[in-house]
Amino acid sequence: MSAPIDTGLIAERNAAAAAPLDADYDALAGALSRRGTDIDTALRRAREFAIAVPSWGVGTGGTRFARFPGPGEPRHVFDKLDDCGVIQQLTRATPTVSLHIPWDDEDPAELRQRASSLGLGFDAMNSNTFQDQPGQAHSYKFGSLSHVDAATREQAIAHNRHCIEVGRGIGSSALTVWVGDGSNVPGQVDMGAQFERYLASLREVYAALPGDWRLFTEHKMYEPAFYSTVVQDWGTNLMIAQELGPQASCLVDLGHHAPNVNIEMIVSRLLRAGKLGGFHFNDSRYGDDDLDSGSIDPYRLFLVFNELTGADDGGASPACMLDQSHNVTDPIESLMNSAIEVQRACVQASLVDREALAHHRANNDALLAGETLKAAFRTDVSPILARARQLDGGAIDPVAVYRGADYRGRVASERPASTGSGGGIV
Ligand code: PSV
Ligand code: MN
Repeated sequence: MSAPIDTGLIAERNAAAAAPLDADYDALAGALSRRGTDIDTALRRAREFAIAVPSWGVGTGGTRFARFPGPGEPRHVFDKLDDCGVIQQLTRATPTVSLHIPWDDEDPAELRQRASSLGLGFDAMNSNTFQDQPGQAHSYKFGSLSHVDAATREQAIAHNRHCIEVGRGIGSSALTVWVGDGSNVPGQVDMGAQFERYLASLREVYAALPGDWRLFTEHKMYEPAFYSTVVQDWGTNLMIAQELGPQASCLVDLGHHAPNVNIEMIVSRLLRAGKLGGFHFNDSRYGDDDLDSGSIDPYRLFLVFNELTGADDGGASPACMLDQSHNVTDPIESLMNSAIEVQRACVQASLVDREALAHHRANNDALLAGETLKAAFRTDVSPILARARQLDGGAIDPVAVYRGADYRGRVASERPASTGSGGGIV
């Protein structure tokens, strides 16, 4: 396995940070033990945690107004894999990458070989029928899987089948479908008929799934269609998953809801239905996958994990992936920090005193029930997360090591500067 960051540098930085970490870890172990909690269990939880990195996340994002490229942007999927290798090497929390087709369409054998040389595997495949590609026979301007034209729908179905084929070749076992289909003018579409066409197309994609694969459908409130969207919310998403069958479930992208929507409650309902497939984690002020996970509302992340921790997921645990747009930060730094923020929420949720919570709930003691959650959320589990990285060969301080290694400077000298500054959301 070729390590993108010098392992000697990681060891050197970790050695310098070891004594303060020991002191912080021991102090936290003492505090948790006084609360009847064993730090080793929380450490195990941190070490087991894994979240996938989206291949497109390592590029600089943008808005529909502009994109300001950063230095050393990945030129192709192999560069993206290298960048994902850095994130995994330093955080040890991101062992898989989620590819987007056709952006990452390359020979499966080569993809597999490059990934395994970096110690990476592959997570869910993502299809793309929300853009037109050069030479494409039918345009998606007016929709894809739900298009009024059968040939356009067939093209979108065939694309999804192709994604499954590529995925099989690289060891993936899930397909995530997000479409931009909808309408921009009231009256433009028959919303019922459009949804039926979408379902009929997706049934054909579902029929092409290998038996051990899962199909995730992702809802999003609006954009690119501004008036109506075919898969706009979790209710529609649940309907889709229930109509398709047992291999289908819902993907919740945290950014795809109206402000103030109670996402943890959606999680609870989907768990109840056995249809929670996975997450795209990010934070958001408005209604898209825009900001770094935990940068606005870390309590919401915690509450999502609190639902997961308190529930029996009935088997297949939800797939976790990051999906965010890095417009002004170094994407590798944002993704490392975000993976750690989601891991933090997962570990904090495991610290909730479930017995006390059940007691307060049974007695309708709303205040102490809330305080029970807050006690776990307020616990600074940073030493546990750092210890997990240290034990697994990662960096105690990933961003400091990344900057010390000057990885960005190195790849910037090999990768020509990206000139595209037009609009573009990734
Ligand atoms: C759509 O906004 C989305 O969240 C979907 O997951 C896409 O595949 C991804 O972002 C990339 O644009
Ligand atoms: Mn998403």
